[in-house]
Amino acid sequence: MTATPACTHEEHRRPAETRHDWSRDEAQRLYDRSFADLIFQAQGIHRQNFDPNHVETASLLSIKTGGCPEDCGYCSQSAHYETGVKATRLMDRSVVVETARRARDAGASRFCMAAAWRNPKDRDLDQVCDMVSAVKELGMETCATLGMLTPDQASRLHRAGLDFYNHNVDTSPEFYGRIITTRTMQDRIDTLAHAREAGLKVCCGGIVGMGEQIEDRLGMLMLLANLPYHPESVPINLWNEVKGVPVNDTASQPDPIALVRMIAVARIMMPKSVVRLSAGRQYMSDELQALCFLAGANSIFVGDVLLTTKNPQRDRDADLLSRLGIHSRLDTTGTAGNQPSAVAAT
Ligand code: SAM
Ligand code: DTB
Ligand code: SF4
Repeated sequence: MTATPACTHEEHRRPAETRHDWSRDEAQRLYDRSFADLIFQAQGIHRQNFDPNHVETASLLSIKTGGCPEDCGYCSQSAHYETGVKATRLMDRSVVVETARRARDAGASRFCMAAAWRNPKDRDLDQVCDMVSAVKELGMETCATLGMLTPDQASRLHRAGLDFYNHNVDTSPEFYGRIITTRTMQDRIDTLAHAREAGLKVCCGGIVGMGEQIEDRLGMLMLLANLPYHPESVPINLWNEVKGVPVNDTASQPDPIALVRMIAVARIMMPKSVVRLSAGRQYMSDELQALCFLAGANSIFVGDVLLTTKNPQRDRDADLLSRLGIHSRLDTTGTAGNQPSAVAAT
């Protein structure tokens, strides 16, 4: 790859500020810029903060699947809906560690352990803490997503070696009540604060394609960007279709250009956050993913499955990144290591 010449455009030379006072009008004005101007601005900010030719690779494992008491209307793991996903017990530590090792050897730098809980019970948390410590010893970044946390639970996870806590706001405050009724947006914001206060880095984003308006997508980005600290990671999930859940009645695939615009606005509003193109890449063309990277996305999940739904094959990802001249840990590794998981009926 040839070196990128320094940009002389004024917009690209100003240092990116981290602001926390975004207004709805400003977000909308950004979103409505011409596509070329929006992408140029986002790419400039991206280059001030990140290597534009690098993408982070994370891997996911469902350590406790299904039977969840929450009613998130998009989710295959909620006990409220018939989705065909079987509930399991918490996985053994040895299986988790072996799966993490294989994911690392196949090119993942971060390992995220996900459990279908409203919140962890203290005895379950002890076991998760053991898993976190063992995965950390493999030299991977650790992430967990276990539902709501108390301040004490967040501190215990931090002491065990957890780097990131994933807890999504999922959508705008206005649309939220149409999707989830068993926990409030404030519950989620409280858990994010507990994670932050315990010293954990925060991974927080949401879903597009559930039938929300563009204003809701921007409302979600505003909520994230106006938190006291921006989440270090912002996962943007495209709704992965699951049979039997209420979101089927409202879902509509977003216009690809609208998705790229949203990624660009996320990059501009949260200049130092890693923006992850998360669930739903299986529906995206190579060209759409390339545009998302150009707009500022710089992380993906790798591995054939996410939690209960599919993800692109490792070789397809490696090929795409190579054709784009983007380097990642996939460059240096073999093909071993996709984790076993229950894949939901679609
Ligand atoms: N149970 C925990 C919780 O909700 O906090 C952690 C796991 S949960 C599966 C993590 C996130 O995955 C959700 O907040 C949602 O944003 C995303 N997600 C779940 N099902 C999805 C789907 N079918 N398509 C896209 N994203 C999904
Ligand atoms: C996030 O924002 N996306 C991941 C992770 N955090 C835990 C989960 C995606 C789940 C997709 C649906 C499934 O596979 O069940
Ligand atoms: Fe449970 Fe998490 Fe699924 Fe909601 S998103 S139903 S909390 S597993």
